[in-house]
Amino acid sequence: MKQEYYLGLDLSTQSLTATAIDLQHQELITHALNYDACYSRYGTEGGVIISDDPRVVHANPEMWIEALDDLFAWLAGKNIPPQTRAISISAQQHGTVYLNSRAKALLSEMDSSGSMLHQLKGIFSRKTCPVWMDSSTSEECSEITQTLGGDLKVVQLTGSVATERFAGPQIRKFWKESRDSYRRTEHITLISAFITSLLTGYFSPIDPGDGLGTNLADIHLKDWDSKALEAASPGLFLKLPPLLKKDKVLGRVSNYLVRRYGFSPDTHVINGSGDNPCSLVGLGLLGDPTCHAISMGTSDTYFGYLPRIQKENRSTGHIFGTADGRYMFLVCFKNGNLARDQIRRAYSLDWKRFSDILMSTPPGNNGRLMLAYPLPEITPQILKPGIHRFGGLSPDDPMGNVRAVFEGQAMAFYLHTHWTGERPKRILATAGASENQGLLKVIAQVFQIPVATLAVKESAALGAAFRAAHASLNLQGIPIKWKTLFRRFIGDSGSDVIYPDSSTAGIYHGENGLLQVYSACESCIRGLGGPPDREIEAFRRKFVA
Ligand code: XUL
Repeated sequence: MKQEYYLGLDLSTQSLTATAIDLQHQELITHALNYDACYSRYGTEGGVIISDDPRVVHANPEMWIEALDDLFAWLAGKNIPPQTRAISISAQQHGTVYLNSRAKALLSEMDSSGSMLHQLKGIFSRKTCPVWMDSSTSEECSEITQTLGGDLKVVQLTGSVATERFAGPQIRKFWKESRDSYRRTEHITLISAFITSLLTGYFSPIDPGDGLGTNLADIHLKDWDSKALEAASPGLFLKLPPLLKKDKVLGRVSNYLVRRYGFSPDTHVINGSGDNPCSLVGLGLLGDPTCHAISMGTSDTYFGYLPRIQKENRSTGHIFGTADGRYMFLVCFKNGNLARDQIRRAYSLDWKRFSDILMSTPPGNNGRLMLAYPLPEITPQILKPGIHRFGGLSPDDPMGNVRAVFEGQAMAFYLHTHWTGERPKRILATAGASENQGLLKVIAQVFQIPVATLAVKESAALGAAFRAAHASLNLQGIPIKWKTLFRRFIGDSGSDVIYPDSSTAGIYHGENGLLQVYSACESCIRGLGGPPDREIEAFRRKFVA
């Protein structure tokens, strides 16, 4: 029988990955291009350009266009395009792309005899795009918050307090600093919609998975909010694409893709979405609020499905839309792997040794803690980078530092996600670092629930492929259930499960436990409390022999 592929492409911070799934043969093909390695002329480190001010983090969209063409060339080498039925994009969230008045025509006129980049070089009104790691818009966040009537109002309307990396504050900064370029910008879009436009040859709408994470939309109506748009910049409504309410087949691939790579002209293009909403799908969590996910890639994100939203009062975390028209919550910890890797390298350890140390060191680390932020942190919000050690943790103690860096991160996961409703019964860990058993064990200890992983690691690209299959088959009158897709490729549950040792519960959750100590450390760093000496002493009296 002929192969029929559904293709998911994930444009993440560090790489572009393709995952092609064939539903009949349960076949799964994956290929990735790493930006630093393949496109060194763009001068990226970890896929981004960090300026002298560490709060300013951008990427060059030309690099993404080049990578996309190269990935299609690879797929063509495997004869995948002619057998592909539908494509969808997953992309790093929040980054904004700024296009000029020539973009629309140039996109639609692409000629298959030349490269995409060669033909699209002239479409940008801003050379580089601020990406999700950018935290340089605190001033604009305050202005937006003031205009909209305070943090609570902004959260209740847009699902998040005004957030540095989100499109609203970023666009406002661009308008304030570069009025002429702003005027010359005809179209502002998010990365997922921009890359989707490269597939169709026309401007793509923005999906609710990405679009609700902008501070520009009303999360209840799933539409742009006029007050929020005005609070960002004048005339913004005219520059934005429409916002979708759920997944949809947008149309078919461009002539460029048909002629250059051999796609069938009938290949469907489904709206692109953010990497986290795609991962939710790829992990099989769409529709299941009882299992949460921790994705440990460049950043760590903690997310889960939310069938409905409540009126909330919180300052951390976000609400995004989902492929099925419902919601998900997400909390982002920017320094995740950056901090772990910094400690790993400081002691010349490989990841295996790092994991072994986490497996063998005592929960609670004898009251020694670390809160590590090599870059300004999103959760908790800490704008000044720094590595903070507490409880006499010596920099000369590799084992203590390894335990401390991740035990601190795992406690931050726990404490900053209490607003999301009932605690989950299970956690699924995904992305690169989820292979590290030591990390999983510490999460199980801190949360006191089982932590599972899946054999497939590229959950965002896989989720995009699932979304492509689901929307395309439904349109063709062949409805397929999400559950059927998950079962075919990822099984019913996690492959490896790590269970918590209940005897360690009190060390974290008991009176004077480590979670209380961690909170005191965090308050101290944020200038909200004094040194946590009393809490550390109380912990040691109770838990350290
Ligand atoms: C989520 C976030 C990150 C990026 C990374 O809000 O900022 O997870 O999506 O790709």
